[in-house]
Amino acid sequence: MPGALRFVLGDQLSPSLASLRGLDRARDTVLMVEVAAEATYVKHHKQKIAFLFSAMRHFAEGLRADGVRVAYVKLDDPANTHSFAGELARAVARMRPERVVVVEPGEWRVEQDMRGWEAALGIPVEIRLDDRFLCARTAFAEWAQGRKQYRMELFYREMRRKTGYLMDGDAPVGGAWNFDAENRKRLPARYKPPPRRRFAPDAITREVMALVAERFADHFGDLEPFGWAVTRADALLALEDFVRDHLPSFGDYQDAMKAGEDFLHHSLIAPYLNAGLLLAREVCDAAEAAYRAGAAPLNAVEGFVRQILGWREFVRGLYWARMPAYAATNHLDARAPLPDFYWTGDTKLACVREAVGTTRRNAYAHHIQRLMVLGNFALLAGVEPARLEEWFLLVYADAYEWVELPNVHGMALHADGGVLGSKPYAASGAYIDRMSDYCTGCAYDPKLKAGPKACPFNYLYWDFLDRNAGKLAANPRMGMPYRTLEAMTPARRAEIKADSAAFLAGLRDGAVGAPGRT
Ligand code: FAD
Ligand code: DLZ
Ligand code: SF4
Repeated sequence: MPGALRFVLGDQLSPSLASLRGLDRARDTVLMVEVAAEATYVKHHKQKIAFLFSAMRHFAEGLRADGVRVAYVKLDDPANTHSFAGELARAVARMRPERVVVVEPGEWRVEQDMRGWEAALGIPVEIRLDDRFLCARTAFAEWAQGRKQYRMELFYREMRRKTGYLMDGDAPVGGAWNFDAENRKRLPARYKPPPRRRFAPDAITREVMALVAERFADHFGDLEPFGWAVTRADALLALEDFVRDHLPSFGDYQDAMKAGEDFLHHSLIAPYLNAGLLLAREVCDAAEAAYRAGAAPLNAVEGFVRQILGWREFVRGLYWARMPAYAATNHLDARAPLPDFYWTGDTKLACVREAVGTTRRNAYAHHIQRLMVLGNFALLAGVEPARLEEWFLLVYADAYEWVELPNVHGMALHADGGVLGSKPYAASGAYIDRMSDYCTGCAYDPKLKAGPKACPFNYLYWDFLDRNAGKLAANPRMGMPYRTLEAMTPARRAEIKADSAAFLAGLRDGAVGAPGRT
């Protein structure tokens, strides 16, 4: 007798998933599908597709080993219709289940599709809440009601109180909510973080890699070497390594950047969290346990927990509270195309070259590279939000629109006019010089303010403020830089305009920014 068809999407690879609860092994079937629509709606990095397809296949194997019946559609199945709706309809026609059970999706576009499934199939489709997140969409909506601007720090404090993480009764452990004053140190010279464990591809991953090499050869990024974990067991090992080897230094060097060091002390767990191999709760538990055992200091553990309990939950709540209107705003009216070197890495800007390099090699860049190099440059250069958003959504193994969009549209580009952050994260070359060693290997000089050798971030920063004064000058948090701008002589302001116009014009025709072409 047919039971329920339990449809598990590619970023729902958690044994505790709500749609798997109450599963009847005798009657139910789990459906999983590899479809071209998901792999190509943006042309994801090759490693991202390989990671997800391999993780999906391993997850299906795990369910089968547990006695669950799984219908798994591979990408090269000749009957594959290559969309969620098409594959679900085909499975329903074949198996005649009495109902479909699924968990709400991560992305707005998929939810729009999902809402039509019940009518299209003619059987009940039960959409369950995704309770892997610590803040339900409805709980965030309640918190957000009546607020024009959302501030992460206030949300985070409520989450600490609600969940009890790093709390001593009603008070935050250590007497403060945030220890960032102790974080953000520069790396000592010749600093070498411990090496990372890489997970050698097994037979399933190798088969998927061959498929990706053949089918997605024109997608961005290197497929090899591939070292991501593709099972929950290995993702837990990666978490264990991080807590032991890197968490103690996470706070100190959270904002540091170093040439040739792609990972420093970051956790590299976002792909696992976002695909469901790890759960936010167990990651926060592991970090707090390290603090309570005296194995990691509070500044590091609080800083790390804030990223997950605070930022991750916050951007997800904001996404669902504000979509689809959120994606459509362009507060600073930015219209420039995305420079070609975001794809090629072929540029004289050493910091951008490093950040694009790790992105191509690893489908990964750490937060400060994303925000203060790649995001900051696009902000200063006036790149159109949708162009940069497409790039960020396809290049990282951890990118899904619910987390990518608020970070790019709101945090990096201020395209939401301040819903997410109170001011743009705009910075000159001095910030990058302070937090990295990139400038020593650069054709430009971060100390020079004008002329052909000057770091372009320097004049672009002031030009950005000048161009956007109508929208930003009244912001109390921007008072200082605008007072400095106002105090500049007309000749200096004209020089900034001329340098910026020449650089940006060169970017548009490819003459500046690529080595050997100026
Ligand atoms: P760590 O530095 O070790 O941080 C620990 C965890 O905290 C991360 O794994 C992640 O789950 C969470 N976290 C940290 N910062 C954020 C944040 N701002 N928003 C949400 N979660 C956060 N994160 C994604 O997961 N997917 C994206 O597509 C993505 N795009 C980004 C785009 C831009 C422009 C910026 C500025 C940030 C983006 N982030 C994104 C957030 C953050 O940069 C990544 O989560 C982080 O770099 C992933 O590496 P990690 O696992 O080593 O993180
Ligand atoms: C990202 C992705 C890719 C590349 N391919 C698939 C796929 O073939 N099948 C699948 O179920 N999910 C895939 N995903 C993840 C989905 O895009 C993700 O589940 C939706 O964006 C909903 O959040
Ligand atoms: Fe980047 Fe400017 Fe430093 Fe070069 S000098 S690495 S462009 S910040």
